[in-house]
Amino acid sequence: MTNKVNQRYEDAKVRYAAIGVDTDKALERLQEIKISMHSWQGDDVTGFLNPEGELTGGIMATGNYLGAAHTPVQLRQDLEMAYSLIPGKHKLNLHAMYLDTDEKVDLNEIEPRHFTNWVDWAKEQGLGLDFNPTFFSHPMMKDGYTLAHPDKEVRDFWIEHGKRCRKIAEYFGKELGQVSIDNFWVPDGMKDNPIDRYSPRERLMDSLDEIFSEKIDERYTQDAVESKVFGLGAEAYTVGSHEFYMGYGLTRDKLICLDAGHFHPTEVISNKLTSLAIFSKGVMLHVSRPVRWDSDHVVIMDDELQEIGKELVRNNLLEKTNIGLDFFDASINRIAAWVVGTRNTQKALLKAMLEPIQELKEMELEFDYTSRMVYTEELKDFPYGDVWNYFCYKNNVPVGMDWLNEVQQYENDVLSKRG
Ligand code: RNT
Ligand code: ZN
Repeated sequence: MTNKVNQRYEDAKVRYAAIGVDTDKALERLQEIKISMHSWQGDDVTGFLNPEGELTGGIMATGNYLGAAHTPVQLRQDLEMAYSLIPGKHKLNLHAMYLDTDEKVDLNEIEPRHFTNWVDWAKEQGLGLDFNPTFFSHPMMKDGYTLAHPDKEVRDFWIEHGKRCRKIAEYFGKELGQVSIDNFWVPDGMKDNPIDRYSPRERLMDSLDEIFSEKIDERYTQDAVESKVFGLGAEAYTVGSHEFYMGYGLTRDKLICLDAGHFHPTEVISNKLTSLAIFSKGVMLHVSRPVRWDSDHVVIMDDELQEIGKELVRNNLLEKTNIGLDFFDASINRIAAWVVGTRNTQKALLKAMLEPIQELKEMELEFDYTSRMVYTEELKDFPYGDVWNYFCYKNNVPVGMDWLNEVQQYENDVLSKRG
């Protein structure tokens, strides 16, 4: 087995070398890339703020596969299992509602000390931590609004939450020695056609400005803002639209978060990356898979995922990009979901790194679109899977579909025993 993986890699290396691609170099680059795996695939976005936690608006997870995590300890155990099947060292993306404490605290009261267990664990596991304020599934989300609510008392609750989240992200960054991206997604919107689209946007802008009024060292945390075209119960109008956050992010020097599911069904985020790269300081990605709507299906190796990989690699955008995942499928084994989505995201980057990019760019500059087409089509049949398998093998994680056995074993031993 081992020998075969090596042998196949050597063969692949020769084939790629013939078109000017250095596979060793590609693997070195891939080794450096951290994917921010999201905590919320492990428990269907419920969190630990209230024990009966359920989604009460804004987003929805469907399915009831056995074994969802109900406690921070269970979630960390599941995460460890998933990370053990993914090559490389990565990050975990936490939401505020994943606090780990016996104290009864609300979202406007949380502090770094409610997350110390996560930090200790991240240190032990060699992981970075990203963060997200939780602006949903909470009684203070009133009339479909949080930061854009007409009532100041409601806005103030959420502003306080946002401020506290930045302090927690700062604490993560300091403790772990790597930046913690703090991503703001705000579901505010209306089910039916609004009369006034302007005022809620003004209020959202003012609330965000207040949250961001304290300057925090960007070595520790950077803020990102995430747009959306529509949401459940907000079909007609979302306050934080793409144009809103393009304007906001560019004028406030924030990272702009692009979620692959937050646009019209034929609109793709891959085609937005270079425009943003020219004007913005950086991007956060929520790699996801919309099936007809923002359904947050597990990321598979589809055209758009490969296109995202190519755009990032061909245009040298990896440095400016924070790659996070955002899906939550409750109808399959949740650990398998994490592993498939994360490994696919890495694989898409690898595939892109195995292109003779310089040569392809030259063909294009010389208007030799014939060669461009022949090369890109023939490349599809190159043995990138052999390069990927070698990468897994070198990183001591299962090669090919061997990891499925481990997930099934874990399902039998651990997940099936959970209530
Ligand atoms: C919702 C956004 C947001 C959430 C997470 C849980 O449409 O995509 O990113 O999925 O914050
Ligand atoms: Zn998202």
